[in-house]
Amino acid sequence: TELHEQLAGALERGEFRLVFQPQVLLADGALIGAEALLRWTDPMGRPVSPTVFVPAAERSGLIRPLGDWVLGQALDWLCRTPRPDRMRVAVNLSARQLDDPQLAERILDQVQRRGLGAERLELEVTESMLMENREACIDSLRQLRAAGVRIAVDDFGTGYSSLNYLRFLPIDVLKIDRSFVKDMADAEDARAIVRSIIDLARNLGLEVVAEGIEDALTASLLLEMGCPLGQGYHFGRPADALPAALAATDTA
Ligand code: G
Ligand code: G
Ligand code: MN
Ligand code: NA
Repeated sequence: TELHEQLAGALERGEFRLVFQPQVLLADGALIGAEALLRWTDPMGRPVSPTVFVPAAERSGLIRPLGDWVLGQALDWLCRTPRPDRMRVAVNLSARQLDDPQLAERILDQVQRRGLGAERLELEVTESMLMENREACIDSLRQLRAAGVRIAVDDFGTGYSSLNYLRFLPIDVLKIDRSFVKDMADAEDARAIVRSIIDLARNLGLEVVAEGIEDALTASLLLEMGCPLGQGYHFGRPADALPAALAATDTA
């Protein structure tokens, strides 16, 4: 059977689940939140990557109910953490979700229904989504940001966009792509790019988060360069529950 046929009933059959990857303060490792990442196990029991099934879900239209489900699950997870008023959750959006003129309304409704502050939610979009969608999506993002939701540019540095868009788009956070972070400890050119992104964020008044941190050396280099926040296997892999040591902290 085709992928989109298998996907059709997957939500009803309970084949999706979310895993959560910790985001920490690099200075002391304190937990500040997590990124929610979607997982699908197909009817044969095989895990399928979101890079494969998300585009299929976009083509079939499943992305709308699936995106709503992901958001609801992520917010429910946040409510179950010891301090939902101090933690935040980051959720990835796909391009097709941004086409929906009711997106902002539906997202804010889910946040408010749970009594959460909008600033507890961060939405991740990619540079290419921001460039390709322009007018259609920016309105939704503007509404969401005006209500207090944080907007992050995922995989920053890997797109083909001009930097000019950073001045005009409603964004709060740059997430440094892990391809640069991975090579930082060994490669001066990767370090130079990371340093430039951190400076760019600071000069534009944006927050910056490094992803793909796999060792302590990389974490300390980032901290020295002025990047306060990070995410990566060094702190925790995406998992059903946060690492106990992290979940116990109460500082963010
Ligand atoms: O977790 P993993 O490395 O397998 O994720 C691969 C890609 O899938 C990443 O680019 C990630 O942003 C994307 N992804 C993960 N979860 C979601 C989701 O809930 N919605 C969307 N649109 N993309 C997701
Ligand atoms: O594109 P996005 O940033 O949403 O992708 C997140 C993906 O990155 C997840 O699938 C997650 O499994 C993966 N990831 C998270 N931390 C690390 C890391 O430290 N190293 C590597 N190689 N992948 C990571
Ligand atoms: Mn992401
Ligand atoms: Na990324």
